[in-house]
Amino acid sequence: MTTATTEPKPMTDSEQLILAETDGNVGIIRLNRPKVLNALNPALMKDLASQMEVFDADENIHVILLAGNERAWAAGADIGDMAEQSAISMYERDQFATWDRIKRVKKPIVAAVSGFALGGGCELMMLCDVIIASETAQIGQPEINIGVMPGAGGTQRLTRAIGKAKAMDVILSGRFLSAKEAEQAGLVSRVVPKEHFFDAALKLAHQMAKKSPLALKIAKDSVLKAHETTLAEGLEYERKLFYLLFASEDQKEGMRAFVEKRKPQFKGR
Ligand code: CO8
Repeated sequence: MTTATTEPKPMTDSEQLILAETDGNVGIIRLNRPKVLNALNPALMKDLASQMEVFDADENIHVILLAGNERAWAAGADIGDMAEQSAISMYERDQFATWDRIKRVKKPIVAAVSGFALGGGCELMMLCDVIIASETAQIGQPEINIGVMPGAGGTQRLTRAIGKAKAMDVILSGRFLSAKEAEQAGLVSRVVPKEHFFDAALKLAHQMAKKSPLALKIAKDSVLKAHETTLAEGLEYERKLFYLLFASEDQKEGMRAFVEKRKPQFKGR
């Protein structure tokens, strides 16, 4: 059963750039510019960040699911929108601010990826936490074909995800990885048949949503730290967060439920 929540803002051409709904404890957002393969323009990114923040603040939502459509997750930043920009206008409009807002979302984000995930689309995918890819997914950073380079984290997150040799191969040639190659390289979590990519991602989101909402957020925080610290600092950070969870009711409930052989009732506190 799905119910519409916050109405996404209409854009000038009356298209809804994203569609948002809830399904139990899962907040679902769909990118909605199918005619341009969900190209990411600043208005869409703004609506996306705002809706992510709405779900992040909603205590009934435990997990966020972000999806494109069957043909495209997102084929990149909107090239038409960028073509005539100057360095100064790009600087002034600071469109990465919306990306930073998405990076700050605490709840886990599951990506349901089918078709093209290119350029900024690949970078948006890498901002998500668990990536379920259809076998049809084509993933790449083809900015080199249009005279630029990745700018929303591609050179950094892709390299951390798949290593320097493969990242160089992808970024400097502009070639696309198949879903299978992306899975083998550690870029996506799972590959599923194309008919099931959305349902498989939703099923996983619901499985996750049954866990302690607090533990989900803190575990996400700890895993992401692995990209930012030395091993020793990361282990120290993890240990502190692990201790912190012992201040939660969910830790008591989860462990007592195990001992008492019953299902836990988590409250997110
Ligand atoms: N931007 C704008 N429009 C797009 C984009 C895009 N990234 N991708 C596709 N479209 C449009 C096409 O122009 C076309 O529109 P129309 O029907 O009006 O001609 C429509 O979507 C369908 O596309 P195609 O007809 O080209 O479909 P094909 O199946 O033949 O090809 C491809 C699909 C291979 C995906 C092809 O469209 C393509 O190469 N697209 C561009 C991919 C690309 O270069 N992406 C990187 C863009 S740059 C970027 O992402 C920088 C990110 C860093 C900054 C982030 C925020 C600032």
